[in-house]
Amino acid sequence: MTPVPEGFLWGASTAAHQIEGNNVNSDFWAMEHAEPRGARIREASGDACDSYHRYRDDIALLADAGLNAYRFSFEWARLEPAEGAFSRAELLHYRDMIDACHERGVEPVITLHHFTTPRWFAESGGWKRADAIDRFAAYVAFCCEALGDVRWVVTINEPNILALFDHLHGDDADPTPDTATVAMAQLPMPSLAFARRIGAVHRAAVAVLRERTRAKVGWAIACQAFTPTPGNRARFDEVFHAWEGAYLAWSAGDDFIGVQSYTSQPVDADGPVPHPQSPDNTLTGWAYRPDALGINLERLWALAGIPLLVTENGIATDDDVRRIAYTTGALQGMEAAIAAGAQGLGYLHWSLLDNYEWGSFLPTFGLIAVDRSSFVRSPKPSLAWLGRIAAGVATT
Ligand code: IFM
Repeated sequence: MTPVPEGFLWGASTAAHQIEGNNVNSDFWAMEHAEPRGARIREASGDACDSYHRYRDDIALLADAGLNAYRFSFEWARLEPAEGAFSRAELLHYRDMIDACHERGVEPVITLHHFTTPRWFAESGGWKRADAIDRFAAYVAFCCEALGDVRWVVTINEPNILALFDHLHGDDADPTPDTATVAMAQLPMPSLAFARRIGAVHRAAVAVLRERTRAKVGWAIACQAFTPTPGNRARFDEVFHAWEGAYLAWSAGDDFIGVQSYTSQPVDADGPVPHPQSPDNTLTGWAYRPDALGINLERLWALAGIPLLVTENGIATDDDVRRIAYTTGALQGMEAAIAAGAQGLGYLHWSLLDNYEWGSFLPTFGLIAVDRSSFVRSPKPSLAWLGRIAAGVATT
């Protein structure tokens, strides 16, 4: 195995709405309970994993396995449930999560926005509001009061998927009764206008964080490891720009780029090619492509030259042996990219827990299973396996 740099982060990721439960003031909760609800929403998030109350157990399991980093998100809808009404009690809740990490020698990696927004923000125009930048910057400034000793902050999770959210969860979405499949090829390209708008929001958030904290700051981009089919280089360039390039441009000046990688897709004259049906496909319907991570890291390093933090990588499967096989392949790709010169800062697996996959609990990405009635956590063998990789006592 290629030695990883000193201080390399080995951990796992989650997001508030997917694990906390009862995020009742958020736009996604409203969508889950709308009549009729969006076709892609099979079930509501409800209590999720009840991590709002059980975060110390989650952090202990991660630390006991030998991992040294935990990425989790602050929930804007809890911290500012009504416009301008910030909740100090909720800020202290997240501060306690940070303390719980530090007590266990775990580096917290905080995401400030992971897909959901407060209902008041969404219902008054969301990111299209004329003052969206100011509203988000005010929220970020409030968060900074809890971030004094935090070293890693992700401003916005997957802005390029956020660009598609209306379509994904709106009434015009394709029904997917058994999974929360997000098949890129069935979606429109993210609009460049949205990239400009959310890019400006990101830059404003970075400025606030730089002024008020000592954290290293970046955002986390969903990377599709697109590859051109013969004769379709120009189309590939166009697709890559809309999906990733337009967001990479807004990363300039950041301390890192968060890389989120699951699968790879060829691009032909019509755009991204749908994942063909295959018994190998994951529970989200994506092609089984552990090599995607290496492709993404080498590409992003060559294009941006900004240090790379793998903020998400994993597989939706109910077979933990397969999870280990997939992750082994992905880590080999990461090691090869680092050996070729890419500056890798860490690897955070998606996800720590089997959680709410934006409409369904069926696609299980977790290193830890969660009983849906008792909330009892059962670590899978992959958790201890990743811990051994982190400790350097196992290799890929
Ligand atoms: O669950 C999501 C996460 O919220 C963002 N990145 C992709 C994951 C798997 O679909």
